[in-house]
Amino acid sequence: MARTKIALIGGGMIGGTLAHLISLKELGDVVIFDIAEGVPQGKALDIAQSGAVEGHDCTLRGTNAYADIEGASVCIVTAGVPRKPGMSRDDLIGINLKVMEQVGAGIRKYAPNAFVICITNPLDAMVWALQKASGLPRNMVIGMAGVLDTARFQHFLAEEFRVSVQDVSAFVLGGHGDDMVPLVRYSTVGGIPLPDLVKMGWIRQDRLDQIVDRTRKGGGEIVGLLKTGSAYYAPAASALAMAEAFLKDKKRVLPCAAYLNGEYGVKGLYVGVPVIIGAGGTERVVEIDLNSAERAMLMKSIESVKGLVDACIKINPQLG
Ligand code: A3D
Repeated sequence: MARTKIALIGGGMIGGTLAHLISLKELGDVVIFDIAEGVPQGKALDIAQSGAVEGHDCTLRGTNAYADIEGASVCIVTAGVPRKPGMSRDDLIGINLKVMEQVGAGIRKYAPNAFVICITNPLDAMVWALQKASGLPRNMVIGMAGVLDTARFQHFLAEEFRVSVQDVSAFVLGGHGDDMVPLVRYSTVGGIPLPDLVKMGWIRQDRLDQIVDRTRKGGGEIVGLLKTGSAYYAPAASALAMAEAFLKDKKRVLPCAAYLNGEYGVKGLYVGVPVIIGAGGTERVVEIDLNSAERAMLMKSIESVKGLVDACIKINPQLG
């Protein structure tokens, strides 16, 4: 039986972390593609040598040629530039749009049957551009953001309540920006919704509001601390959860940037919503009931995503 091949397009901080995690979990053989000469080769060799200590036999290869991704079941795209302090995700659009066009062409030629997970920012616009540029089916191209945003919310809640993060379930909707929508009503600790925990006196509403705000700005907090780039450990772990759901046909329900075709009243955009991921890629968009305040927040977030997509079309009208 052929071994599973996972292609990482971009071998920077997230790409390298992904390669390491994939080999530790023995999810498949890894090809790291990057335009930087030597970097993907060096990272692949370094991680391959860790196999002797960790006891895994994954094959890792670094390359500067798209032909080497041929036959990949999954492509995880981080190619492009990350944020520096003072930059918004949207400031990256000009550079990263061109990168998505190149990456899309490479995937179309060499891995047209892959499940493609985009991480490059500004996420909701870049995953849209990547799907257009690759021409792959919409259910096979998805964006990672919600799993990370949710993980941040879960972490802050677990810390606040001093409970295991395993017992915290959280829910974040919308685009991957500061106007994302953490859904308090659908977030629980031990199955108890957060508004009930406020009533029970476990947390004050203003403290919960602070945690929601910190979640929204979670990426910026790390950029401010690192100063040279953005988060990479949690983003890599989040994308891998999505890849694993596809490879193992787990039917996981995960918040992801998915193509909407009328769901939530949106057509033709990628927006963060809960989806089911299995062997068919994005198998179903889960449409939940929103109250008027939640719907208003989601609409605001969708407007920002639309603005970014319009900016992409202005740069490259052929994408429209
Ligand atoms: P970084 O360490 O700079 O890695 C990016 C890599 O892309 C570098 O090795 C570059 O050489 C490579 N690259 C640049 N242009 C090309 C190209 N045309 N083809 C192939 N490779 C190329 O960044 P990173 O790994 O920290 O972050 C990668 C991306 O993820 C950035 O756009 C971040 O903003 C984004 N990011 C998104 C999230 C989300 O939650 C959506 C979180 C964190 C980072």
